[in-house]
Amino acid sequence: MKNYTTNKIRNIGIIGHGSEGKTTLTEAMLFNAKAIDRFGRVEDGTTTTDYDPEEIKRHISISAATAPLEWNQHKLNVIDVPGYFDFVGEMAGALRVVDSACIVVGAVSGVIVGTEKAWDYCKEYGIPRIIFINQMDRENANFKKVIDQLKELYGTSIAPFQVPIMEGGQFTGFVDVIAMKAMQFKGKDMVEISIPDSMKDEVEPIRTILVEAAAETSEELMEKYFSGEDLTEEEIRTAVREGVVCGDVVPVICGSAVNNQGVTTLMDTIVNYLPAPGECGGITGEHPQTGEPVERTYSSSEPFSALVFKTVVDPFVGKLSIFKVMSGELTTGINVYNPNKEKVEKINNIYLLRGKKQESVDKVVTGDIAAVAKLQVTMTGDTLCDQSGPVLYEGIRFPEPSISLAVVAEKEGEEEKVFSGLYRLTEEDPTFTVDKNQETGEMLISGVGEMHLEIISKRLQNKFGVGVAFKEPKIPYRETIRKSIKAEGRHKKQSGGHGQFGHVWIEFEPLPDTEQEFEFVDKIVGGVVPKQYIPAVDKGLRECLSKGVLAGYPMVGIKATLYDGSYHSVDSSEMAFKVAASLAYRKLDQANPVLLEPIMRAEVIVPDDYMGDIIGDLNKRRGRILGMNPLGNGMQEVVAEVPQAEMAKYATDLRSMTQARGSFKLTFVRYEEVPANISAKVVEQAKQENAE
Ligand SMILES: Nc1nc2c(ncn2[C@@H]2O[C@H](COP(=O)(O)OP(=O)(O)OP(=O)(O)O)[C@@H](O)[C@H]2O)c(=O)[nH]1
Ligand SMILES: [Mg+2]
Repeated sequence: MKNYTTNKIRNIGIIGHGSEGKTTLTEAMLFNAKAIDRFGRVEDGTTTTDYDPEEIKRHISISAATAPLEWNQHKLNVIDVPGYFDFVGEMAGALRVVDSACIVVGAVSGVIVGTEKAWDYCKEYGIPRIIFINQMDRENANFKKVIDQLKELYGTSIAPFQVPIMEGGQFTGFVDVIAMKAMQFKGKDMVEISIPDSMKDEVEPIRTILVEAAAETSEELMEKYFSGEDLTEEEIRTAVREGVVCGDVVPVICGSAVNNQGVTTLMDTIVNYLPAPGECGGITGEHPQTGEPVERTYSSSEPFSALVFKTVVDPFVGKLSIFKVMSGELTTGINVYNPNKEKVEKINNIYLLRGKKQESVDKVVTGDIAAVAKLQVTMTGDTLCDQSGPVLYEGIRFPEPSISLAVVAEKEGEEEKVFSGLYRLTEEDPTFTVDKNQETGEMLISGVGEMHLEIISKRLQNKFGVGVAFKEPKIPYRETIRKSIKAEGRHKKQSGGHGQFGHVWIEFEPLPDTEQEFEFVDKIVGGVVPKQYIPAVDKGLRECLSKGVLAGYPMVGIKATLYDGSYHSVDSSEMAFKVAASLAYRKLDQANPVLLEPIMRAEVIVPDDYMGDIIGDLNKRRGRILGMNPLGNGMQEVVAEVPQAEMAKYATDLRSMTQARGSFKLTFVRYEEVPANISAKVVEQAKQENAE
């Protein structure tokens, strides 16, 4: 592909609810641009951007994929973004670099959660957008219903550019409201026809809205409009384009991606109405050393800088870092600086990625998107820049993981391979983390949802040939005592050979605060336990603490006072007194030991309508509601304290309770005693596990 100047580039993200047709639309655009010869189908697993085995198997997109194409002397860097909520991280990455977005809405399903999330993300990132109402070929397709829903939610910014022509319920064409001409589909082409009389009443009011929106953009046009003069098509286009570029006007067009109808019009609209890189202003970073702000204006004469927004590991080429050039140009064979890692990276091969296909290029201009192979330290979210003009850009705000599962290697002895494989997968997916829980020794993986983690396990199998099984992570319970006892520990072994003798009396008491783990007090008088053995008693007890007497969980909040004992001048040793201490420790089962569970502060954000359900559900989880805070925009925050044990699958439950409109955050607050009935079950289960 030839190099285009920055003003001829359009970086656009195809976003929206799952299964609305984003991948099919991308495929249609690639086909129309002759970037591919065959129009692939999601059902057959033959599309360009759904190339991962798991995507092909499940007929959904899992990771964002770039699809560069040429159209009308412009270069469109299309990024096909997954709609399924578990992969929202992919949207965060893509929207960090695109200059515009196309939100795909189903003509049957209308505006649903994924549409709203896509719109909100665009608002948050200040990204101009266009809406493509897809699936117009389906029965019950209802363009008007969708427009009304959009207007209700987003008001006057919604500007239909077309009105579909429906004949006998069939989608046969559309009226272009700006050009005031009707187009009819003829196979893969379109022919102009006159606007059906029956549609005049429908088209007029929509055109008026557009003309008024155009008139409002300037005094001059306003005057012309109110003097009763018609605005020219060019005046309307220019004015409306201004509104689109600053995000005040959101064009709506329609079509059928699967039938490749209306897609060329979408491509024209992207070229004519959506901004080139830098058209909505420059980008600000900071000087990596001084922290001073550094402005860049997407100019090729500025020092090179780029932001890496995605990393993929290709089986043949290896690691590919996908980036957007924010200033200057990048060519092969040079060194660049990574201010995040404070390292220099060598730029070897640069590629354009169209799905899994790579096309070598030797230069990438300002505003363009490409991939570089085999960078050593660079990760997603990092900046690359010219060492002589350093700049550091803000990274990518990925969603926090909201669900964790424990993983065990299917085959014994493969733990290391599993851990390193999972770790490699975090390179490609910043919303996925893997770590070892120091206390429970479990390998924990965390992600955005259950499907996310399931797919990670499949990828581990596909890429590294090792299998894992999932378990719910162990709850880090604690144990403490509620009663003071005096306990004796007597260790005596004097049957031939070197004898062992240690004898202690220890008073165990509950400490007022379980935050404090353990306190040892030496109250020995008269040397009944020689000084040199007392630290051994303390050490012996501390070693025992990690395994509680009730269920084997760590013990906290215990004061141990060594107040008596005896020794043998020959057979006593540090080891003997450590053992004696552990024998006394075992008597703690008489000190009314109880189980403590971690209590979490839950901040749950949901639309007003779901408040009651959420509160009811938290109460069922032994939660205590602390408060409710209105957040505006019809959103409420419910704050509660809930036992961690009740929140294992909350991410999944909250998603189904709120149709994925809710989000939550959990933070540890304190330990509290577990109710007796629940404690009995936990103790029983621990006994079974210890028996295994
Ligand atoms: N009838 C009809 N079906 C369509 C159209 N566009 C896509 N589909 C079908 O809808 C299903 C989902 O299409 P995809 O392109 O995978 O949708 P997507 O938005 O990429 O889905 P995710 O990647 O999972 O978010 C597939 O079976 C497509 O064949 C359309 O215009 N009309
Ligand atoms: Mg898709």
